[in-house]
Amino acid sequence: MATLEATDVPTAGASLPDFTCANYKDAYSRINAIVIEGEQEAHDNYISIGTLLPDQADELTKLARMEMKHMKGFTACANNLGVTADMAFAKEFFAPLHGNFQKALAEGKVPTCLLIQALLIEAFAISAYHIYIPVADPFARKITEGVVKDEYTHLNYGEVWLKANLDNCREELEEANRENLPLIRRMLDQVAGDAAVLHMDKEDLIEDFLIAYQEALTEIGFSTREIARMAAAALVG
Ligand code: PL3
Ligand code: FE2
Ligand code: FE2
Repeated sequence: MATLEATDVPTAGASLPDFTCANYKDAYSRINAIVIEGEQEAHDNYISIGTLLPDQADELTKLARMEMKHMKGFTACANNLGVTADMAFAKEFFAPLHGNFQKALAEGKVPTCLLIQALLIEAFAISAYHIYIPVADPFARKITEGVVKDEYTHLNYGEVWLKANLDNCREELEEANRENLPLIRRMLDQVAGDAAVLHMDKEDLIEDFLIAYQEALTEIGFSTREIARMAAAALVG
């Protein structure tokens, strides 16, 4: 008689990786470094945006402080697993986006700076942390759950400012999107192999990123057609 054994029933959700194996630690040394570098750069970026928006400097300093806390949290995650973050790799990983942010900053382009930091980088972080949480070790899971809530606050900050100023910056935002969304796409491609070792799926990352980014653009006031055109930049770039 054919029976369905309990062991044949697939368990819901992704399986947990072996956090102690060399393969996992090797991938973690790069992914963790990317996250630490990303949090550090986010801190610096919010402080920099505050120099362009002096009346917002206090608020932006608060956001920057949260990023510092995130960085410390993820540093603890690596220590907990006995992993040394590969910071040189992470610096290179962020270099193109970092360069574009610095250029916009030097030109005083607030909308571009906010699109890069508060929309693209935060949406990237939100998607990565969402997908990581179910497959993280218990220590890192707790830390990441706390962090992801803050990242929504940061995304929201960008949404509110850009929504209030959309009439004056629509074209600048479309151009900033065209120049920077392909970089995010490339970063996702670069991280996919290591993410897979952590049991994080690339398609899930892309899907989650696009949801967060698209929701932000809708909130800011872009139409469905404009958003479709902006998303297409990732296919072309
Ligand atoms: C802004 O607040 C933070 C910016 C961080 C960028 C995150 C990039 C994420 C890459 C994929 C990492 C998976 C999560 C693993 C956590 C140790
Ligand atoms: Fe953060
Ligand atoms: Fe953030």
